[in-house]
Amino acid sequence: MPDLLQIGGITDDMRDRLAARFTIHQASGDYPAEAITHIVTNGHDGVPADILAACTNAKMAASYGVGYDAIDTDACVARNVIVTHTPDVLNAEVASTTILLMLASFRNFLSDEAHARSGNWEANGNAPLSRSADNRRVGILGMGRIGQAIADKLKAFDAEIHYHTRSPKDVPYTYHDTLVGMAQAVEVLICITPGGPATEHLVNADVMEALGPEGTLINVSRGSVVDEVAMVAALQSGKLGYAALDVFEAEPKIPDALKTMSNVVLLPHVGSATHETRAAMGSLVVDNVLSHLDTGRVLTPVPECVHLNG
Ligand code: NAP
Ligand code: 8YV
Repeated sequence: MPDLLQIGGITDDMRDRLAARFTIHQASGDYPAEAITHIVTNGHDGVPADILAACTNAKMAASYGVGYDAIDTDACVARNVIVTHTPDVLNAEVASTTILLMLASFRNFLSDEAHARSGNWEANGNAPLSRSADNRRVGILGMGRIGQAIADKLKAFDAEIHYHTRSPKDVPYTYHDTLVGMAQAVEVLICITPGGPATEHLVNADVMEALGPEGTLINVSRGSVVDEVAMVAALQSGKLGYAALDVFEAEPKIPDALKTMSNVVLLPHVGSATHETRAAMGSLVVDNVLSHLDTGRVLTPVPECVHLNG
C-alpha cells in the first residue's frame, strides 16, 4: 500500500477509510519521508517546510478546512504537490457561529445566563437590559461562500447588509470600495476573508475608530485579519464598543486583557466545530485523497493549484 503522512488529528471515519488504502504514518513520530506520496493536514498545522522538503515524492496535500493560509502553496506548486481544501461543506455552520456571536454580544447572552445560574436574579433582581440584534446595519468584509451564507442568515434579523471586497459581487447588497467607508456606514463589522499576507491587519485602528464607540466587531476569519493590539487598545479606550471573536492572532493564546472585558465574547475557534460539519469536512478530505490515488485528479484543489489537477 502507498504511504500517507498524517499531520495533526483526524476523525475515526477518516482513519478507517484511509487505512483501507494507505499505510498511515504520524508526522509526530518516525516516518519514511521519501516513501510518502500523500499528506493529510489541517488549517492550523499546514505543511511545515521541513516536512515538504523531506517528502520528495509527495504528490498531494489534503487540508481539513477551507482556509489554507498556513500552507505555503508556492512551495507546494514548486514541488508539484497539489493542495486541496474543504470549501462549501462548512458554510452554513460558520454562518450559524457568526449569528450566535452577534446574538451573544447584542443580547448579553452569557452574562444573562450567569445571572440566572448564579442566583443573582433571585438575590438582586432583573438583569440589565441588552441591545436588540434586529434591524442592524451590518457590514461583511469578504462576500465569498461563507460571507453569502452569513448574509442569508442575517435576513431573519432584518439586517441592512453592506459589504467590502476587492471587486464587487453579483449580490443585492450595498458595495463599499473602501473598508473604512463601510465601517463608517454600519453598526456591525463581520470579518470573513481568508487569512495570510494579503489580508493581514486589514482591520486596523482607523477601521475600528470608524466603526465607533457603539460599533461591534465580529471576527470569524483569521486572527491575522484584525490588528489585535489595536483592537485591545480601542476596546479599552472606548473607541470601539464591542467585539465577538472566534479567532486570534496567536491561537490558542488569547490576550489576557480581552478575557477580563465584559463587552467582549470569546470562542476558541469553533466556527465549523460540530460533529456533522466536521464529518462532512473529513469526508471531503478523504474523497480528495482517494480520487487522487485512483484517477490522478482531485475534487477541490485550492485556486493556486488548479493547473496541477490532471
Ligand atoms: P471565499 O469564498 O474565497 O471568500 C473570500 C472573500 O474574501 C471573497 O469575497 C474575496 O473577494 C474576499 N477577499 C479576499 N481578500 C480580500 C481583501 N484583501 N480585501 C477584501 N476582501 C477580500 O472564502 P470562504 O470559503 O468564504 O472562507 C473565508 C475564510 O473564512 C477562510 O479562508 C477562513 O480563513 C475563514 N474560516 C474560518 C472558520 C472558523 O472556524 N472561524 C471556518 C471556515 C473558514 P475579493 O477576492 O473580490 O476580494
Ligand atoms: C477549522 C477553519 O477550525 O476551515 C477553516 O478554515 O478555520 C475551521 O473550519 C480548521 O481549518 C480545521 O483545520
